[in-house]
Amino acid sequence: MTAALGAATVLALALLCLTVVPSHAALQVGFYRGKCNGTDVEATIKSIVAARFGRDRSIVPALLRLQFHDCFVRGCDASILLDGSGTEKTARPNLSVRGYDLIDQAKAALESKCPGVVSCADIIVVATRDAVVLGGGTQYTYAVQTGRRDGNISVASDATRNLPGDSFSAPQAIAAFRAKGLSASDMVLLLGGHTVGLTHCSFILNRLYNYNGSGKPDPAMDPAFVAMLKSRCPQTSTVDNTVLLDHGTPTTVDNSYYKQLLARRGVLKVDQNIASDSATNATVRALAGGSSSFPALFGGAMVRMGGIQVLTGTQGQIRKSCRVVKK
Ligand code: HEM
Ligand SMILES: *[C@@H]1O[C@H](CO)[C@@H](O)[C@H](O)[C@H]1NC(C)=O
Ligand SMILES: *[C@@H]1O[C@H](CO)[C@@H](O)[C@H](O)[C@H]1NC(C)=O
Ligand SMILES: *[C@@H]1O[C@H](CO)[C@@H](O)[C@H](O)[C@H]1NC(C)=O
Ligand SMILES: *[C@@H]1O[C@H](CO)[C@@H](O)[C@H](O)[C@H]1NC(C)=O
Ligand SMILES: CC(=O)N[C@H]1CO[C@H](CO)[C@@H](O)[C@@H]1O
Repeated sequence: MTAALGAATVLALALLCLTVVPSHAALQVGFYRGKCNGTDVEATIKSIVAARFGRDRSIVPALLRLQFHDCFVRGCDASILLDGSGTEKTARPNLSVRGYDLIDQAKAALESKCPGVVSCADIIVVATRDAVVLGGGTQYTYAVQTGRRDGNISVASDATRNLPGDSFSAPQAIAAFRAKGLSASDMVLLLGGHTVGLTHCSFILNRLYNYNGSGKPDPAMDPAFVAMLKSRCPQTSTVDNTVLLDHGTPTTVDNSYYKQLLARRGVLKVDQNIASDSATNATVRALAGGSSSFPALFGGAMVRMGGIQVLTGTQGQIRKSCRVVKK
């Protein structure tokens, strides 16, 4: 496939999603304009994210994963933020979900200006957008919709049931995203979130040492890459080390992740699977080729993910602290 055709394919796929999956009607861009005593809500969140990014770029993967886990479990309702025994954040797939303190900081700043106005669910989405834009080098931005309200239910077993597995096949991943109203091309775009951040070795030990009970590495992984990952992830280590998810440009939000997949350097099994399956490989190839189209397309997919099962209007509540349901 030529680069031009690749870009055209991606564009066509993106336009298709725009028409097939409309964003949530009750959300709107700029919902908080004029609602916070003269304080610009989005600018307040942005300055907090920028300060954190200045000293810790890992806030980008932290927030990306936080939004994914929030939106896939009971919708984007900040249920992942609730503390307590048996809540979502205590579930096994929560490992490495971080960024709770930044959300708390933004919430406190906004509560001091206009109490009870800005939802925790919106703070997650706005802060994640700001982090993604900073992580991409501020060469583009995307507008997010706001107007979400916070849920008051958070159950660990919902997380276990709704979050896709690290070894999912491409068809399984497509089905998991379709169950949330997202298309196969959105799934491929959103897995591009793995352009930043880390995974623990425990998720890939079988790929490195005993793939599918074979006693050998996964043949889908480049042998030189296997050797490199083995040095970070010893088979018998008592410590669960971490490895980068994108070994091309590990801290930049760009299309390098897809290039790595084509070079058989996908880290999680699900990553490599989308490069080989006939339902997703054309999209992977097009994104790997068109370096300029990924950021904007990713922003669009993040907006659609931000529309999953949202509470709006008089549904739910606006929490006082993002960690506790308001009585
Ligand atoms: C089929 C879907 C997905 C699966 C199976 C999956 C699985 C995983 C796993 C196993 C990790 C490593 C966690 C750890 O070691 O603690 C991870 C990390 C990560 N995931 Fe995903 N993920 C998926 C989709 C997404 C999506 C849609 C996004 C965001 C748009 C995302 C963003 C991230 C980020 C940024 C990290 C790194 C976190 C960090 O460094 O703190 N993932 N994912
Ligand atoms: C605006 O600020 C005043 C004084 O701090 C406060 O009493 C009021 O609730 C605020 N209004 C809104 C909409 O938050
Ligand atoms: C795993 O091994 C089983 C039994 O040897 C085989 O039937 C199956 O196709 C293998 N699966 C993969 C994904 O390699
Ligand atoms: C996708 O995979 C199918 C089946 O393996 C193959 O025939 C096709 O050429 C691949 N397409 C691209 C763009 O890699
Ligand atoms: C949870 O929210 C629902 C409405 O969404 C409300 O009926 C219920 O009373 C709330 N429960 C608590 C404990 O706040
Ligand atoms: C932040 C948080 O609550 N992490 C929890 C994730 O889940 C494990 C159990 O699987 C808990 O031990 C962690 O405290």
